[in-house]
Amino acid sequence: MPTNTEEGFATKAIHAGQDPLQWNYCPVVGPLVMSTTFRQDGPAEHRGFEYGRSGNPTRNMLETTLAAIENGKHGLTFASGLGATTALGALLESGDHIVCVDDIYGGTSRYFRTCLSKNKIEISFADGNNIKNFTNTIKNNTKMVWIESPTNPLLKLIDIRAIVDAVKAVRSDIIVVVDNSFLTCYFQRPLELGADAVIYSITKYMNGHSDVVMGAVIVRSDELEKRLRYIQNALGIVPSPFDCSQVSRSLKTLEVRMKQHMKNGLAVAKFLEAHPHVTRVFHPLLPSHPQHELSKKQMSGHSGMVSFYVEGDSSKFLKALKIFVVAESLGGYESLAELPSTMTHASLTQEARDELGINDKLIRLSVGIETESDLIADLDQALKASLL
Ligand code: P1T
Repeated sequence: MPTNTEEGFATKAIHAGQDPLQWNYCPVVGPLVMSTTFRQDGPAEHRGFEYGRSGNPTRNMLETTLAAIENGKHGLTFASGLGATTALGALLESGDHIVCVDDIYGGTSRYFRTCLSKNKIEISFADGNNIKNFTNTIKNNTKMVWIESPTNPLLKLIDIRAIVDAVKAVRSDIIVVVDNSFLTCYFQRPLELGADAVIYSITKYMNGHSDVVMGAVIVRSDELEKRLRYIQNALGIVPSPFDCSQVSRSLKTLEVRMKQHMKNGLAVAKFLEAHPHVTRVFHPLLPSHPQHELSKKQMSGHSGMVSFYVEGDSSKFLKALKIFVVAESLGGYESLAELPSTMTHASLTQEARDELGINDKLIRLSVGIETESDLIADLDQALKASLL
């Protein structure tokens, strides 16, 4: 179904790529096509699909929806968020250089430092809020710039438009990638801010049900799509049709889920900020956030992500939680809590963690869509327990 960019977000999330008329039997929910291979009319005479790694109808539907809701042109899905990162990394060649904001998901940082660097690809990490220093790290061999905003776990914001403009002023062929996993295209659309590629850990809010591991990249350029499509097939990091079907279902409720995550997340952030045993709260929609003004400019809202420094014992706090589940990951309907220093960001060096402020007092919450008052009561009792 052609994408109509004028349509509202929820209309596109529910209908783009899902036209029942594309199938002979007109199913309203697109089919889950498990077949790994497709009959050909003659040698190399196929009807759009030949082999499950190179293309699958259920995957195609999802990729079309993803491109539509991002206001992009092409969507590509991968076996995980890091699979999508690997695909973007495969655009680089030995001798190339990538500049990355310094506060990013630990697994992405590990991939850059320990895997990409083996291929003689140079990595520099720079503070994305010091645009001058950031662009000063660009060299003749810089081919890619990597931004995460808000950052994981400290929810720092990066001015995407300002970085894009500054980077493109140095060299227009540098590919600017934005990891939008924390907000989704419901709250932020980096392609509209000038980025070349948006990457997702679909595992998070986009799927939102904590039952699929998947990644995606959305681009506007036909040339970039062609290169990534080749990599998707050649590296073989594709998601299963079953997972694609699950995510197509999930995207239909993305708007309502994100609205509820925002409501609960903000209520939790305000509760924590007023709490005597919380030292500091990070949430972009709180006026106390150092980049609150930027949040109003480049985001239309915020998800359920809240980080804070607890005054008491963080381990006692986490163990006392009854509704929040202590677990890695984020973005599901259920509330999660974790200690980045020993969990999601344990792969960073101690020095990097110290520099960023990821210490044993920093808690990260993924506020789910349970009843708001229950979540606040749970946090309240766990904060009391942290002082015992
Ligand atoms: O887990 P995977 O689907 O491979 O996605 C990796 C990834 C990429 N980008 C961001 C911003 C992420 O947060 C992640 C994964 N993050 C966690 C598992 C976590 O708990 O932070």
